[in-house]
Amino acid sequence: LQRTRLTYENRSNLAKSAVAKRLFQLMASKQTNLCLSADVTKADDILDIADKCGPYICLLKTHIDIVEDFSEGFITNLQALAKRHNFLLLEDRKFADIGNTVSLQYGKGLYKISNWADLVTAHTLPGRSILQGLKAALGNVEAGQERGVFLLSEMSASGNLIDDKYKENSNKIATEGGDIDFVAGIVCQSSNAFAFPGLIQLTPGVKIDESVDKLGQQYQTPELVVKERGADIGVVGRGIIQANDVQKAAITYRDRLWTAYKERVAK
Ligand code: 5BU
Repeated sequence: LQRTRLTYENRSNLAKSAVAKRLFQLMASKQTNLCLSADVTKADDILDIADKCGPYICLLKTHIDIVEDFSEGFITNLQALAKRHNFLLLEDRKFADIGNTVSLQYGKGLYKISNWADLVTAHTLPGRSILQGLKAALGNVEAGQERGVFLLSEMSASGNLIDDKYKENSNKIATEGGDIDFVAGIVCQSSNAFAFPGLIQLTPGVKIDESVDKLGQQYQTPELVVKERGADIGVVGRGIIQANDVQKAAITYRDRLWTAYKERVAK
C-alpha cells in the first residue's frame, strides 16, 4: 500500500523517529495537518499569530534569525503557547555545513536552537555527516526531550538545482544507516520523493490562489499538494500571515488541508 493511502494513526506506528510518532498522533487527534510559517520579524507579532492560530496547527515553523528583538523570554513564551495549544516547534534553519559546524550552530550561539525546537530542517548536501553533526549537539538537551530533523530533498523555488539523483540519495540518507531514528520526515514537493510511510512529507509553497511571488516562490493549492503531490503537512506562510484576519485564514487552510487528507485516505 502506498504511504499516501495510509492514515496518520497507522503511520505513527511505522515511524522510527519518536518525534515523528508524536507528530503523526498529534495530527490525528487534533485533526490538523497545517504548519504555519510565522515569517514576521517582531517577537510579539510571532506570539500574537501563534496564539490566534495555535488551535488550528500541528506545527509552528520559525526562521529565528529574522527576529529583530530575540530574547530567551520570547522562547519561554513561545513554548508556553506550544504547550497550551498543543503544537510542535520547527526551526527552518536549513543546516548545510560540516558536522562540527552544524553541531555548534544547532546547540550554541544566540539561539541555542536544540534547547527549544522540537524539529529542525537540514540540507542533505554535506551527506550523512549532517545527521551525526546535529545529533552531537544533543548532549545538552535534557533526557526525554525528543528531537528530530526534516531533510530537504526538493525545493519550491523555481530553477533550483536539485535533480533526481540528489533526491534519490537524500532519500537514502533518510532511510538507511544508524541515524534514521533522528529523521522525522522529508521536505519535498512530490509524492515520488520517498516511499517509507514512517516519514512525514512536509510541503511548503501552499496558497489558495495558485501563483508565484516576485522572488521565485511557486505556490500550489492545499488540495493539489495533499492529493496529487503527497503532502502530509502543508506549510503556509504569507497565505495566512498577510490575511486581514489571520485566525480565519488559518481555519480555512486547516479545513481545506484536512479535508483533502480525509479524501485521500478514503479513496
Ligand atoms: P510562504 O510565505 O508561504 O511562501 O512561506 C513559505 C515558507 O516555507 C518560508 O518560510 C520558506 O523559507 C519555506 N520554504 C519554502 O517556501 N520552500 C522550500 O522549498 C523550503 C522552505 Br525547503
